[in-house]
Parts: sequence; C-alpha cells; structure tokens
Amino acid sequence: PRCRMPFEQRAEVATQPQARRLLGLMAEKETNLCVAADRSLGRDVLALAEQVGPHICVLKVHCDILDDFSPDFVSRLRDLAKRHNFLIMEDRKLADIGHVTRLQATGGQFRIADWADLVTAHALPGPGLLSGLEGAHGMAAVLVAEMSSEGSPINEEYSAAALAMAETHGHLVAGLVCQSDLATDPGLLQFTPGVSFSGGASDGLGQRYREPGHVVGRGGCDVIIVGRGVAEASDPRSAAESYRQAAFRAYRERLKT
Ligand code: S5P
Repeated sequence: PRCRMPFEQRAEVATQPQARRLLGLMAEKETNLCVAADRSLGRDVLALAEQVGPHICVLKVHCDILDDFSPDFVSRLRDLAKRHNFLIMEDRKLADIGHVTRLQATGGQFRIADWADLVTAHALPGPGLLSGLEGAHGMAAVLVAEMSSEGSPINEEYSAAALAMAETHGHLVAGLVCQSDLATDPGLLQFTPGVSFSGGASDGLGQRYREPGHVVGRGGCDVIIVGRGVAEASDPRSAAESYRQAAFRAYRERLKT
C-alpha cells in the first residue's frame, strides 16, 4: 500500500509533474514539513522562509493576508525557493466556477499562477473549477477534502467526492488537504494541517491540533503543515528542525509497518 512506499518510489509512479517534483525533493532533502508563513508583512514572510528554508519541502502562504503584497515580494520568495529547494503553495482555497477560478488564478493583483507551484482549492464547485486551472503555467491544485477546524460540515461523502475529483483529474491535482488516510494512489500527496507538539490543544478559534508523529504514523499524512508552532516559536529555525525530525521519523517508522 501507498503508506509503505518510500517517497522516492512514489516520485517515480506519480504522473502529476508537481507531485513528482515534490516527492523527489522530499526524499532527497529528507523532509515532509510544510511551514505555513501566516504573517502580515512581506519582509516577515521572507525572513521566516530564510530561517526555515533548509528544513522544509513546501512553504505555504496566504497572499491575501499580506498588508504589502507586491511583485517584488514574490520574486524574492521565488529566489528563496530556488536557493533552499522548496515549493511554494498559495493557500487560496479557490471555490468558484471554472471561469472565475481561471480569472482568480491568473489575474487580479496576485497573479497566483505566475509564482505558485501549488494552489489549494475546495472541491465544492465540482470539476469545472479544475478545468479553470488548466493551462495555469503548470501550477497544480491541492484539493481540500477534510478540514481541521471544529464544526466543519464536511462529511465522509463529501470527502470521497473530493478524492474522486482528484483521481479523475490526476494531471492537475497533486494532492489533498485532509485529516485522515483517504487516497490509495501513491502519486497523490496528503497534506495535513492542525499539527502541533501541543496535540489536543485548540486556539480559541476552532483550530484543532494533533501531534506530528500521530498524523504521519497513523493518519496516513505525507506532509505536515505547521503554522504557529513554527512561526510563533522563539526560534523558528530550531522549531522547524524539530517538526521536520518528528515527521520524518514517523514516516520512516511507517515504512516498516
Ligand atoms: O483544514 C485546514 C486546512 C488548512 S490549509 N486547516 C488549516 O488550518 N489550514 C491552514 O493550515 C490554515 O489556513 C493555516 O495556514 C495553517 C494552520 O496554521 P496553524 O497556525 O494553526 O498551525
């Protein structure tokens, strides 16, 4: 099964180019950590990316929370991604009809497809959304199949439909954002947010946390997404290294089961 296949082997069978690239770099760099750089100023996102760059496979950003988004910020971020060898995921959570999705992905002030390797999207509108991303400069979609937040109305049927959408559009979809082990295709990556060493904790706004070893070992997660656990640590660099080690160790253990 997929959870016992090493990343390097999965990179070979993956057909989506960004998924192939990511699985390959995870194996090579020995990291399955994605840091969510949820900071309001471009220079703070760049400073965090510089600190955690050597330890991560993906840097996840929300361009719409930046007070000072600019093309210059994006080109600096791309330079860092190249220098430290990580992918950039824009967590836009697209959720509209294909026509609007295309405009949101390629235009506006953010021009996401010009700089992001991966973009998150909800499955809610159906496959037309993915058709809207066709031809978006090779940017791949990551479909939100489950959410970490309390009270989410997403149910099993919805998650199964999101998975089916990912599987039937394998050329455009690199993976899922999920909380449990949904995929069977070894080429699809499962990204799991709501991860912290303080498992069981909440943030007072509905976020629920589980520990890295738990989500990778038992949840089938491939890439942990850690935001405040790293970004708000007194030393983000060493926090990132600790999360990387915990998640990669759990992945190695999983291969033996
Ligand atoms: O279900 C989800 C999906 C996502 S992408 N729950 C989430 O929390 N996220 C994102 O993961 C969220 O937008 C944020 O950027 C990150 C979690 O941040 P943390 O500070 O709670 O670790």
